Amino acid sequence: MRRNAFTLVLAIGIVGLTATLTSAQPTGGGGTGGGIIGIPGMTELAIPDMTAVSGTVVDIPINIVGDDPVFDAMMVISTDASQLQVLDLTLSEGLEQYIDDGGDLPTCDIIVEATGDGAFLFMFMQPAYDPTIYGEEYMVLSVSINAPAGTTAEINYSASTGEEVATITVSGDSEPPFMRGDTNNDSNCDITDAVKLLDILFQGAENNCHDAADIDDNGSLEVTDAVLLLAALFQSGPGVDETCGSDPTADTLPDCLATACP
Ligand SMILES: [Ca+2]
Ligand SMILES: [Ca+2]
Ligand SMILES: [Ca+2]
Repeated sequence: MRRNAFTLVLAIGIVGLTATLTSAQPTGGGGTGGGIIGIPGMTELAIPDMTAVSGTVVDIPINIVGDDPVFDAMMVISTDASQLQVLDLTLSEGLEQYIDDGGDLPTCDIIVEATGDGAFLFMFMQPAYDPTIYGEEYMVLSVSINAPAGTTAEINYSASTGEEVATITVSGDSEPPFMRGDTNNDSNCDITDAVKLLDILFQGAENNCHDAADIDDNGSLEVTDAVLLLAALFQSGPGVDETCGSDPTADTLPDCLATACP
């Protein structure tokens, strides 16, 4: 029940900042649901379902839903740390860029519970964060996949829509299936993947699946891959077909740790 207390403290903290607070019972499913908060009007955030390898540390995106400019965002996250341990919660590359461009976070709370089974973010932005400029990936949740292969782990979270659950399918030694071109792990290929690939190449951005970024499947990540991805997106070039599968060619790239493929 300590997690509920954690959530309650966080809830109390934002009551003064938010006019409307609705309550709901925690969802079922193993008793890991601890969130209680849904705030209508707040920006909707979502954590995608993913496949990840047991025993690894992976970065899971927290995405903005929709293309509307974002003034505020909040999420309460709870997990069973024995299955999926929360290690860190950080700004995305896009949010870092927003700040570099002069964006301000006059209110910004990011808390990671020391016991690894919860995290919280609550932010106001000035001016609004435009996901059409900075991308839908808003925050990055770094987690350790402790659950054994063949099981699933859950991330329970509360966003503006209320209680939600992201399911992490845990695989064993073999790499999870991946979508070549989906460098930001959101189940489709678009311009944000090309931006992400450039961030991987030149900014050292986190990369859960090198094979997804190796557009020409030649076993190395190069500018050529970004060029080919852009060509595939805008000139119907080869290399991107938005299907999930395994790597048809052996290479020395690091194994995929997590993908959005089932
Ligand atoms: Ca994508
Ligand atoms: Ca390549
Ligand atoms: Ca390959």
